[in-house]
Amino acid sequence: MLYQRSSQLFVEAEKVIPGGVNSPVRAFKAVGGTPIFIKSAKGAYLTDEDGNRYIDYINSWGPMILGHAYEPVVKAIIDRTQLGTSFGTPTALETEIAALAISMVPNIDKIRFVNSGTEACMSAIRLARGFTKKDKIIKFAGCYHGHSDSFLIQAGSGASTFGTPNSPGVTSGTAKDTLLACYNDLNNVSELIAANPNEIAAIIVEPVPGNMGCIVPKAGFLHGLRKLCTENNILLIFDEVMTGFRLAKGGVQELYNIQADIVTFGKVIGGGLPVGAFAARAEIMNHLAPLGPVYQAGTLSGNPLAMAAGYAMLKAINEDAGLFQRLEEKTAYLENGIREALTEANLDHTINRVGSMISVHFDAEQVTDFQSAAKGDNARFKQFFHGLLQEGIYIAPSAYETWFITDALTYEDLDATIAAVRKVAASL
Ligand code: KE4
Repeated sequence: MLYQRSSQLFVEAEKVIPGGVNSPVRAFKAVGGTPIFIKSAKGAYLTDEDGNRYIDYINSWGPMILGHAYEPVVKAIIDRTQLGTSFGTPTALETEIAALAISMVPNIDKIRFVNSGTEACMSAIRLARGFTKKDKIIKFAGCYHGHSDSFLIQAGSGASTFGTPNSPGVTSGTAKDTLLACYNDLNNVSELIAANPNEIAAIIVEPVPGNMGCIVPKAGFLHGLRKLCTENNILLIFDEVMTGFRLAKGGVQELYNIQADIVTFGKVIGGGLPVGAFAARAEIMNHLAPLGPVYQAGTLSGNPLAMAAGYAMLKAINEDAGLFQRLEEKTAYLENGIREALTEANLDHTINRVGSMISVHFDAEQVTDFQSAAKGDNARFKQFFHGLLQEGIYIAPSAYETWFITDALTYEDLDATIAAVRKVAASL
């Protein structure tokens, strides 16, 4: 693969955009090399500015579950554009997509649309604090809920249960209200609750994490969180920005038959346009302005174009009875093929998968939380990433990400991917 044009574009971009990108992970810092600039995409394929074609396993970090430039979404955006792009008023379409989302996802009565997953999670935390009148939250090391201050927190030093900022600009005042727990460790969560009696408003969790690679919830872990929250008057927030409308029509609540108190969405719900959302039973959502005292707002929230794209996407998912089974079968096929190829090459590895979320870790040990995810052989991952890129396979440029499978992938694509893994593995 030649990347001449991408390299030139990156030099230009770095002059006017910090790091040349509008989101850090795109800069390839975790894997080295120069990011490729994509010119177009269709179905399961990306084409870069040098004319190279790739089978895409990022799919815009999740939204393109039905493939790039999915016709019904494209048509919905074009048709809607003719009617004007934004009014700053209520529109009938917002009610239609809200009603559709509520019909697809269990345990939610009302939904508020925003413009990103970050905004959805940030707003969900404020709502939980306003509803419970308590200040602290528990999050899990390795789980990512966007870049608002309450979430950019790392484990406190030593035995301290309080977090400390993991980014300049986040104040210690903010950090003291965020407690860090270890995913898949219920005892740790119990200890934090006991150490902060009647102070915790919410536990926010990626129910199936995708930001430390894909992590499989241990049996009983999520239901254990539900029980602890119920017993301690804590709201359970499922951050389903990644899992929503991907692991099941109703997300993880449906997949594992568990009830969250607030659910956040992003990615798929916008069909590739900027949409986030948060939802809950009416008793909680009615605390939001203008009905209640918890303030939250947005100029482009519920934007007609974004709603049109999201509605077309959710409608297609809602009407495709075989979609999740196909995604399950395709991803299982890929998992088996990758496992065979890496085993043939005698490479220490473990593969985590839930539905169409899958990740490859170069470590013989099981990866069940952030600490074990961090033990992976990062140097080997870098070689694996670039080797696949050279073979026309585009996976996430970080060992701490999940591959996102699109239904647009054919079994020929999957076989080509497995063959590329076999070829690259042999060279590692
Ligand atoms: P956005 O603000 O990026 O739309 O959503 C934040 C977010 C919230 N919750 C979860 C579980 C998420 O995975 C994300 C964003 N995911 C990353 C990829 N792991 C987005 C990629 C990026 O930052 O560019």
